[in-house]
Amino acid sequence: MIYVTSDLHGYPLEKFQALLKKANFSQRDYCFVLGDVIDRGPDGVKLLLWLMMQPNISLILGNHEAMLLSCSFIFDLARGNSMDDLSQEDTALLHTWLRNGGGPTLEALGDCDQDTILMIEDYLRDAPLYDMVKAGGRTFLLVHGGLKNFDPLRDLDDYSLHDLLWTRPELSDTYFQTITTILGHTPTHYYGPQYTGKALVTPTWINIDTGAASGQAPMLLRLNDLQEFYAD
Ligand SMILES: [Mn+2]
Repeated sequence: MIYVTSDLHGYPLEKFQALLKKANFSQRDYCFVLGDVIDRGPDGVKLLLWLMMQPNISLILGNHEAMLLSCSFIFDLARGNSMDDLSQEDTALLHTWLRNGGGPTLEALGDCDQDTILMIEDYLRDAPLYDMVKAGGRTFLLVHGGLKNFDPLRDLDDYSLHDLLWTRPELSDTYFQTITTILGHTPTHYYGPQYTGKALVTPTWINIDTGAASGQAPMLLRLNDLQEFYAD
């Protein structure tokens, strides 16, 4: 079985493991995390370190991981390169990340040794911007935010990182007709209080960001039968 989840945003690792257990997730299954593991909540780095050890869990990049990667001076320091004051550009990138909830992640990285920080960098640099999987006779496109300026004839590789990771689809937006797009990034309560904490299913895309960044819990969606699993 193939499961997806998204936007853990530092959700407590033990609670996430309990959710996997509740969904009967086992070594024979596979899970895709659609980005934004880090930032806002306290457990982002802890989650990343656990996820990267799991042979049957893959990460797709979120805009928060992309913001961390854009602060490349963090990894240069971990490589032992001494550096002078941050450039204006680096300072702006750091401020953008911190303004978006990067503080707890930066603090947790400060407690990691250099090798661990470089392992995190490798893991994030290997994470794709999207993936396609088949399950239960359907094809799914997995992407963090959406498909800005969607055109069915446009090659997926022609979308920019910003198009894929920062997009907030309108409820009326439609994507591929024969591929179901699974995305996160925009907490479902953004579309109305009736969606709070629940998956938002539209004819062509499903949003599974149930708002862990703002006190809700993440969910798991099993792609084979579209069964939804929620934390207790
Ligand atoms: Mn996001």
